[in-house]
Amino acid sequence: MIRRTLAAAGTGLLAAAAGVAAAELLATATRPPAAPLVAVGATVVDGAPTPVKEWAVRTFGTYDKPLLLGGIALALAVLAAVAGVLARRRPAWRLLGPAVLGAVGVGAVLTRPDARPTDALPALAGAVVAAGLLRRLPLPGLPRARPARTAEPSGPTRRVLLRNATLVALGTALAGAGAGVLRRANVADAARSRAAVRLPAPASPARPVPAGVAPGFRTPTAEFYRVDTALTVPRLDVDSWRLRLHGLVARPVELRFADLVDRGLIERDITLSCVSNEVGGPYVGTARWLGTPLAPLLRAAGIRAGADQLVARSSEGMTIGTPIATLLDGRDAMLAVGMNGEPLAFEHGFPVRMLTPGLYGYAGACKWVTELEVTTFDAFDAYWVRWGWARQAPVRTASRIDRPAPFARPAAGPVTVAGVAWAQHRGIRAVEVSVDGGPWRPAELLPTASTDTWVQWRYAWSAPPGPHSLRVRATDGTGAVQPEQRRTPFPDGATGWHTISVTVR
Ligand SMILES: Nc1nc2c(c(=O)[nH]1)N[C@H]1C(S)=C(S)[C@@H](COP(=O)(O)O)O[C@H]1N2
Ligand SMILES: [Mo]
Repeated sequence: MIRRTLAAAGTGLLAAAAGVAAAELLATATRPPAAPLVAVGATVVDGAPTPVKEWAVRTFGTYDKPLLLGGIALALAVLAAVAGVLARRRPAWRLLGPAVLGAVGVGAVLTRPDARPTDALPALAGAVVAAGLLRRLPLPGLPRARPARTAEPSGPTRRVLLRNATLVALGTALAGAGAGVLRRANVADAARSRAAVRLPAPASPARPVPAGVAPGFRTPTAEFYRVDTALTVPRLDVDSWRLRLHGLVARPVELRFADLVDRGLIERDITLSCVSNEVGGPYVGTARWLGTPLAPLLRAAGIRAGADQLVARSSEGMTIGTPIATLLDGRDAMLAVGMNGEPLAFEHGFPVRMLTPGLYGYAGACKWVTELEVTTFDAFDAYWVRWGWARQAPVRTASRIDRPAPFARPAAGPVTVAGVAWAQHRGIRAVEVSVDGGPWRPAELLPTASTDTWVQWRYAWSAPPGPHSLRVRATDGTGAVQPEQRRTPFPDGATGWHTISVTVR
């Protein structure tokens, strides 16, 4: 009895695996965004409440995605096993199980922002494969799909059941491997077309990085933090990429990549930071960006009176709202096409992303952007605003101790305490360090590129033996001192002084 129940659960699992493999193979071969597993994951990501999202970013950083997909696969496996057991009792479940799970897949795929009606096909095909196997093929635990008039009274033998199960498992593995091969081919194609992009020299080059900056002033692209909701990195095709600028404008336009690049590019060192960054956290980096200035583009389109928000939309449906006044106030807001001397990395928004110095990423830095809509804050709430994050989000002044590391054990004597401080577009006027809660002492500021770029600082400490706490605070270009009060990132950025403990030997 128990053995048969287990066998039925296993058969349910097997049929589900076969269905998913078929769906993934079909989607990867025809239209990758129609793959149901990732679409279900994306739906979960979009539907998860803010505290869960915050916790996931905090806990897993960028590694939350494989975990989420694994969780969804596990949930699917459990449901499939249960459906298998139910199907043992009631043959209707041989149809109902695949129908229910298939419907979840179809629903997820069709409600994605970039969905087309035909995207339902892979999930449907998967459900048909699973139901077909359960209903047609004698498999362990549920040997006969329907009262068999001709079958031998004892039913199929163990050998036949096992052979069938093995064949299905083999077919599933093959389909899965095929999908993997196709996926890698798609990725390689995309990499080739990105490598073929040639970016012109900037009409307005970045100032040379001043002499005297320390290593790490610019963050290598491979080490640049990544925060987004995309479960698979969008790999857009630069030739078919279009940017639609519309809404409350006199002259809507549609631009190709070449149109954008032909407008003349600026190159700037700009620090980008994430609103989810905790005090002392890693979600901040500085890169040399190359892009088309946004303000002239908006002015050419003719912004209508009353418009106050620019909503950027990406290929996978992210929406990011930026105050138009900020974009027009003279800062180097741009549609970036290059990062650190190369076309954007896929992870960072290839072929085009927005960048607004002085605003957190979720409020000014849409990656994989395909649409800019001029509208009002009253008329539209962008993605994270719907989850309670602030509508307008200038970065808060922040400072971080990078050396020594927390809980380091430096030798007594001269110790260099060093780190970075940032208050993009206001700039950093001063950084101070306090040892063991004592008086604030000024740190030395290294040169920087502009007020949009972080500042490296260092402080020469004569460290006496024993346990010590080190804390840092910055003063921005307006003279405002970074507040001491500890606040979490939600809803408009963390505040508080970064403090670490060390033990001097
Ligand atoms: N399309 C898209 N753009 C996006 C996001 C996203 O989830 N999707 N996340 C934003 C957030 S919250 C941040 S902090 C920055 C991060 O940019 P990076 O990954 O290149 O560092 O991208 C912004 N742009
Ligand atoms: Mo962010």
